[in-house]
Amino acid sequence: MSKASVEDIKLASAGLRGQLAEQFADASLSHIPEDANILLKHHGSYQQDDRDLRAKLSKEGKEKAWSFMVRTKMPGGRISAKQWLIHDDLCAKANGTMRLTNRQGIQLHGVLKGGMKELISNVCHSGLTTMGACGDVVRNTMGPAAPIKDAVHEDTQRLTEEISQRFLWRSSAYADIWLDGEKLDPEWIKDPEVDPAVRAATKAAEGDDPIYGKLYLPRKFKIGVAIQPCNDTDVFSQDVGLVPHVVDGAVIGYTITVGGGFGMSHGQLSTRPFLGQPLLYAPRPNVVDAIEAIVTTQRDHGNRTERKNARLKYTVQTMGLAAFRAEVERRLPGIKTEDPKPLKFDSVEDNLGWHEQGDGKLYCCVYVSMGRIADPQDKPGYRSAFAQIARELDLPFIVTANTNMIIADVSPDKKAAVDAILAAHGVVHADDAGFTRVRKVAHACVALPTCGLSLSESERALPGMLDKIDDILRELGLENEPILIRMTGCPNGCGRPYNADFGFVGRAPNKYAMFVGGSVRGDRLAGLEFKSVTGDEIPARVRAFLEAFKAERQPGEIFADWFARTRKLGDAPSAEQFHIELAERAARLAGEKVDAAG
Ligand code: SRM
Ligand code: SF4
Repeated sequence: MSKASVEDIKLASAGLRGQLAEQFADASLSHIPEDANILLKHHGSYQQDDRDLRAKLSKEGKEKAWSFMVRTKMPGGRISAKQWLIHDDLCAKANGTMRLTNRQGIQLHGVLKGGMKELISNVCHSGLTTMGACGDVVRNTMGPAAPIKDAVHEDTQRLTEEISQRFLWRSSAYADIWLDGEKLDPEWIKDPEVDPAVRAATKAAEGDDPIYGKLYLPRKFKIGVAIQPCNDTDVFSQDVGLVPHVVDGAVIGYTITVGGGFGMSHGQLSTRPFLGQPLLYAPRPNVVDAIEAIVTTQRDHGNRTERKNARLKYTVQTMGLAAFRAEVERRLPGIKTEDPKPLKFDSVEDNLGWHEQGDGKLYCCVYVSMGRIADPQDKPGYRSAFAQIARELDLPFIVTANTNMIIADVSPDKKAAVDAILAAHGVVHADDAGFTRVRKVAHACVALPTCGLSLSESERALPGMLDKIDDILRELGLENEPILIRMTGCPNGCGRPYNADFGFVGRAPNKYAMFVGGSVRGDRLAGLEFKSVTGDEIPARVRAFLEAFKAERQPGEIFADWFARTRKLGDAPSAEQFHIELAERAARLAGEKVDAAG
């Protein structure tokens, strides 16, 4: 499909309606055409096929094993016990698992075409929505996961919800296709649990979208909020990052970063990851308006002819940060912005285990391996454990950006019951399990068998590699060191590998590009160390770095700081660093020095 045609498809879609209603009603076909899939993304779903079966089915002359992935949006990862149980029930009608996503949402995989309408309508009736979970719009807004009951955490969560509401696309198409046109305050919408964003969706009028117009955005758009010093939402990877400025315990405004984003193509110099850059500071009452000015600047100035260069990060690069800021401020008449405040983070990690919320209640952050909620025979039975907690204790959950799960609002008298349910299903707290610190934060994207873009394994491969890396860490006495390892099955970067200490990026089956030198703080990009390593080689490659770190580190120095101090080529990545491996960069550098001397 030519890139421009995505724009044509959106333009001709009558508010993202297309023929989706008819196509999903047609029981004679197991799948929908590709142009319909483009529109479907905006409704929070992708058409996929089972990649494990693809070759076999093709050999047998059969059609692909089609199904759909459905993504639920949850601002700040919040989901009630009732909503969780509805998703648990729905996943039984899909492939029996749920995937916590690293944008704090939930994905169901393997939904058959005939079951889509009922499933999406059930998600909506739970009070959440799939609307805008994918597509060229503002996606799920991320926020600090910890449910601390103070003014700052409450404000950041409120802000994620305000953003979700403001940037929900407006058209009655969603309600017409999935909800039989339910628009005007049906009974369920009066439920206090219903997300205000869903209310807006069902009431939306047909016509030009007030923010997105007829063409929507040139590309996906991602927003995340983080409270210093905890960078759990990886704020510099976002198109727009928001960091509260706190005076006397109250939030008085937010520093806004722009232009983060990780997607790229191997070897294509015109594509690369960027970290967000501080743009401006806006007083609290004007923050959502300031974001809207950024979104509309991207809408009007983003590249609409080449989707590979259409993200905000390229718009900011093309316009230059100062010109971009001037344009944003031009769209904010009467609002006084300031220069951004200094930002400093210490880690992207979650605070696993039990903690106080500050209101007499507790929360427990449970490690979930790669975010996959299932009941495998050999345990841990995450799915039955969380369902039992929801059913019997009625406790809300929060999905973290590291795809772990927080059980929130636990009164002290329920703590033992939570522990007992987790233990009964073989779910151990990370602290009790003796996990290495690397294991607690390592993440892999979904990849095979569902992702149509994956070039290699990721979710299914990383845990086994981590077993070997754990042994090395223990052997070297580094099991409590903060080191971030992330993996993806292709260069799109869903697992956010490019700011990790070690990032492995799929190139081909069992082959990965190895990036080294990001930071557990999420504030530095890595560089390409080796163009291609096999999965089997990965533990030994990591070992070489760990041994050098152990030998050379200064007292108290973490891996990221050792790397920055000792590896000159690892610091301050240039555009080429993402496509040229270290040995060649070093040779070039040496050549430059010789030339300079000569
Ligand atoms: Fe992603 C596309 C999964 C977070 C960058 N991503 C996909 C698709 C939908 C594949 C496709 O287009 O056919 C994947 C579905 C796989 C499956 O079978 O479930 C997919 N992305 C995911 C998730 C589930 C990975 C995870 O480990 O949790 C995350 C869902 C988050 C959510 O709830 O919304 C997910 N994707 C990310 C992130 C990280 C983030 O947002 O914090 C990134 C990098 C940050 C960024 O956007 O720059 C990311 N996904 C991409 C890209 C590359 C975008 C680009 O600018 O080039 C694609 C491909 C595309 O858009 O063309 C992609
Ligand atoms: Fe799929 Fe690539 Fe994203 Fe992994 S990084 S989920 S392989 S698109």
